[in-house]
Amino acid sequence: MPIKGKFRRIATEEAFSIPEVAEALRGIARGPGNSIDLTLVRNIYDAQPGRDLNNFLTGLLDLEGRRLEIMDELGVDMHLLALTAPGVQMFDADTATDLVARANDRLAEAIARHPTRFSGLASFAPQSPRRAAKEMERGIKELKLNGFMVNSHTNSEYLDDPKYWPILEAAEALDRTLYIHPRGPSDGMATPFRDYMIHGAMWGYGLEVATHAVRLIVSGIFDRFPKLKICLGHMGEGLHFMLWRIYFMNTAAQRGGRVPKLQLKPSDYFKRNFVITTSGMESDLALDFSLKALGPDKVLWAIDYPYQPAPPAVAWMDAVQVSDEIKHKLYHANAERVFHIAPEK
Ligand code: VNL
Ligand code: MN
Repeated sequence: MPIKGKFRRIATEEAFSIPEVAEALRGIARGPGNSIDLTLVRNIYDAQPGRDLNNFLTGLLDLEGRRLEIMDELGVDMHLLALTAPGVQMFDADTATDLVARANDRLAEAIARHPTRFSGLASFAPQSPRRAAKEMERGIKELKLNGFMVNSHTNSEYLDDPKYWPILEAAEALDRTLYIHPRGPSDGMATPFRDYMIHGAMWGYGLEVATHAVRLIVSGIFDRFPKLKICLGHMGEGLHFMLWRIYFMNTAAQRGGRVPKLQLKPSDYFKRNFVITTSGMESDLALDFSLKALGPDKVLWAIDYPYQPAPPAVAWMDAVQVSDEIKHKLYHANAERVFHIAPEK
């Protein structure tokens, strides 16, 4: 049992994998190509001695060993788990569809063994949107998972593309939030990210996801799917900081008739359709801005285990200077509401 903190602590962007997916990613790692994602995949899944310096793969594959111990030591009550990026989105459609069902099954089994310690997001294979929608339905109705995870683009395509609308339709109909997690910038935007190690979590991941979210907003997706709920990690990938400028420029483009006419302002969609998590962004200033911009019901605490060390994520949120009422929301109440996690008895 975890030590009891003052607040129930639910961490909302916590990564895992299963051996079959890791093995398939090793196959991808050994194949041709130079996409940004291959940098990460080669380092983690086909690590030469000394390459996976952080031992991420061990942390990803371990659900019930060291992970639970660390949670206990820190008083982290629950991980909201999700199959780690790039998920199954680098595989062919059939392999991806098959593997993702196995990953979702395994996730549901782990939750069944530890119902107070784990909850989870269902993954799906966007390569086959209709089968993805079926798997999403199975994930919620049969496996009782808590929402959905997608790792940004699929084959350099984004979810505003009508071929992916069955996925958005399913998320809306099932009334569960879709977490858009980073992966490497898609091929068309990759080149400038190839120097100075800015391709990954340091910079490239965030721009990839923020771009994805901007596309959803200005394409009119939230007029078509007004109840669609999106979660962004890493303090919203900075997107809400830019909403004024996005509004100003997009409105000018709308007047010129060059882009879809929107019913609402981008900031209104952001406030209505998005929540954000603090994964990997332990910044008081960014949190303060986010609480002011979005309100205290829209920000959820996360660690980003195992990529991000857990002790400072807890120490930071413990020390954050907000009222207890707000800290309850950040640490667990927002997560319970957004991801349909049962409140503590
Ligand atoms: C990293 C960080 C990777 C956070 C992640 O997913 C992540 C990384 C692949 O530092 O490589 O969520
Ligand atoms: Mn993550």
